[in-house]
Amino acid sequence: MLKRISALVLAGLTAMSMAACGSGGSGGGGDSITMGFSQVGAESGWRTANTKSVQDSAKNAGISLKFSDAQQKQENQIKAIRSYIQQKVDIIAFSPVVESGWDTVLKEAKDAKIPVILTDRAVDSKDTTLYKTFLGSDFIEEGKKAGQWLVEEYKSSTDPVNIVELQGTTGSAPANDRKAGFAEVIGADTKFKIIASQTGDFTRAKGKEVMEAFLKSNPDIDVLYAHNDDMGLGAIEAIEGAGKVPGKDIKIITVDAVKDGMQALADGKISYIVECSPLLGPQLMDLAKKVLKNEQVPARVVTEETTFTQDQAKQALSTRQY
Ligand code: GYE
Repeated sequence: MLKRISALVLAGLTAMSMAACGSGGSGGGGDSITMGFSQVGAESGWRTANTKSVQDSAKNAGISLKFSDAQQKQENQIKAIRSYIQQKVDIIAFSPVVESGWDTVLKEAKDAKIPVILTDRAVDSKDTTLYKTFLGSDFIEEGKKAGQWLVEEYKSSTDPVNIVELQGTTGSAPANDRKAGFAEVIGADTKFKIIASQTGDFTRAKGKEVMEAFLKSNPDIDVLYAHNDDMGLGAIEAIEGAGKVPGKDIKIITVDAVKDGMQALADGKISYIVECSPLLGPQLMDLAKKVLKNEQVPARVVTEETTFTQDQAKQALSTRQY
């Protein structure tokens, strides 16, 4: 009898301590987790969709989200991360605006025993123990896909192909890698010439402005490669403003495949889009829960992506989520 009672008490105590553990502040149970998320900004359609994905999936996962928008400034992101450390959040996730300069603040998070997950963009820190995992696209691969389309498109031509490039935010992983992947593929054939390359900061307004300048100083542009749809859409306005026909006089390749980009592709103004998915929220929340339960997570989680031609865009448009 006594044995049975003590066994019951023991079972009861175990259940109580498990429940306490689940509702404690240090993670484990979904509803107890607080995540601090530092977003890059609101520079593009991609970013807006990404923010919505993170916010919606935090809600669905029962994770309480502290969200801040850094307006494309690294100093704001560092401030946000420091404030999350001070507030003792359970986990920090962020999309680093540029690749360099994170070691100090990441070390502060590590010292405070707050795990960090990188989402969307990478950092160049040598010490990979400063973060638990990196979830996002393979931007080099995206650049290569853009280059491969171009090589195929001009395979029967021997004339020089004059390319202008609108780069993303200077120093950001997607700008660095999309440039490198593209250059590697087209570099195999000397007829491809990048005659101008400048940042448009991933925004429509800057894309338009820089394209206007490109058009003024280069009368003979065959192709525009823009590191995202928004800059491509801004450039379309510049091209039309200069009396040229986008998609015909100047072929345009972009990256992202947000709705407005896909519409321009279906309309024949853009020639080809390499997809980059912003819907990282659900995977991010899963990874956060695993990290806080001390489960093993892969060091790198790569998003699956495709590419779109004009015909494929026409078909995909109606079901596009973002
Ligand atoms: O392609 C661009 C956004 O980091 C993948 O940032 C992201 C990029 C995306 O501003 O539109």
